[in-house]
Amino acid sequence: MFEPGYYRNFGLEEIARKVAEGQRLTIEDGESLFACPDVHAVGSLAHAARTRLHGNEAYYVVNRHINYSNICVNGCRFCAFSRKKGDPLSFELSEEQILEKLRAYGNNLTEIHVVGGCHPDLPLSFFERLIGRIKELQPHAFIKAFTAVEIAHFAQKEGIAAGEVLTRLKAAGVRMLPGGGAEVFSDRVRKLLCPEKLSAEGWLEVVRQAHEMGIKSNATMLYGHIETTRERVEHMAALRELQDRTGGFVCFIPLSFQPANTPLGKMEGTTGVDDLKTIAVSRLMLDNIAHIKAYWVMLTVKLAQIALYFGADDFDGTVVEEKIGHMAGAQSQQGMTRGEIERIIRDAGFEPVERDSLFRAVIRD
Ligand code: V47
Ligand code: SF4
Repeated sequence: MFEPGYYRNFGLEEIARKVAEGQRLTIEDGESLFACPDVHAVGSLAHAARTRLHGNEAYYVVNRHINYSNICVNGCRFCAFSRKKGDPLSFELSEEQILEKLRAYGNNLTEIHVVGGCHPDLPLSFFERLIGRIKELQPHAFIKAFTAVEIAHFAQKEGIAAGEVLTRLKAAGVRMLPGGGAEVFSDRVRKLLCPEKLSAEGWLEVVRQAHEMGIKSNATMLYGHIETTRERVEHMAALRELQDRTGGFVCFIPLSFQPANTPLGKMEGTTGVDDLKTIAVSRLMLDNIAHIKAYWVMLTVKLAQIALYFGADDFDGTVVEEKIGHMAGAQSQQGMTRGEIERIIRDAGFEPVERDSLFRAVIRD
C-alpha cells in the first residue's frame, strides 16, 4: 500500500483504512474502486490483501480441459462455443475419444476439467460411466466436472432433484465443480443475454447443495458486455454471502468477455485496465474466498502475469486444449507447459507453487 495521503487523492482513504484493518468492504466501496481513475491505487490495495494471504507465492495446476460436446439447448448471446444438434460445427466426443485425449497426455495430470453444453439427449448414466472410466484411467487426478448449469440440466432431463444428480456424480468420482455458468447474477442482464439459462438463484442453490455435500466449487463472473460495475460488485457480494454460509468456494475467476463470433460480436471487449481493476476489486470484495485466478486463456499470458500484482494469486494451468474462449476469438495460445508457466511466474518476481484443485502443494520427484 502507498501512504494514506495517496488514497486521499482519489477519495479512497476510508477504503484503504478498511483494507489495512482487514474490514469487509461494502457494495458502494466496490463501486468507488471501479470508479477510481488510478488503476495503481486500486491495484496496490488488492496487492496488499493478496500478499497478506499468499505472501510471495503464485499457484498453478497441471490440468487438461475436456469439452465433451458443444451441443447445447441454451442460446446464450455471449457464447461462440455452443451449436444446435445437427449443425455442421457441432461436436460430440465419445467416451473412447475422451479417454484417448487423456491417454495422450500421460499420467502427469493433477486435474481434469470436464464441461460441455446442455446436451438435449445424453443421459446422466453416460456421464456417470464417463467419470468412472476417467477415474479408472487417471486414479490420481482430481476430477473437476460439470457446472451448476449442467447439474440442473441433468436433473431436469432425468426428472430428479439436483441433489440426487450431485450424489450420483460424486459416487462416480466428481470431486469438485468448476465455476462456470454463473455469468452475472443480475436478472436484468440474464433476461437480455441468457433467458433460457438456469437463474442466478438456481445457480447459487445448486452450488449451495454441492458445498453442503462436501463438493467444493469455484465461481466465475463473465464481465465486459452489458453489465454495470454495480452489477459486477453485487455478483461478488452474492458469492461472498454464500461463502459465509458454506465455505465451499475455492477460487474466484473473473472471465473477461471475448466477443468475436457471438451475437454480441460488434462489442469491443474489455481493456487491460478494466481487466486489472476487476481482478483487484474481486480480491478486495471477496475477503472470504482464498484465491483469485488470472485466467490467462481470456486475459492473455502477458496481462495475466501483470494481474499477479493486482490481486490474483493463481495462474490456472496447462489447460492443453481450450474451446470456449478461443471460439470467441481469445488471442492466447491453446495450452502452456509447466516450464512456461513457472518462467512467467518467476519473471514476475513470485515463487511458483504447483497445486492441486484444492490448492494443496504438489510435490513431484
Ligand atoms: O460458463 C462463455 C464463459 C465459462 C464466453 O472453475 C465466456 O476452474 C468469455 O467457467 N467469453 C467457461 N467467457 C469457463 C469457465 C472456467 C474456466 C477456467 C477455469 C474454471 C474453473 C472455469 O466461460 C462459461 C461462461 O461463463 N463464457 N462464452 C465468451 N465469449
Ligand atoms: Fe450453452 Fe454454456 Fe454456451 Fe450458454 S454459455 S449457450 S449454456 S454452452
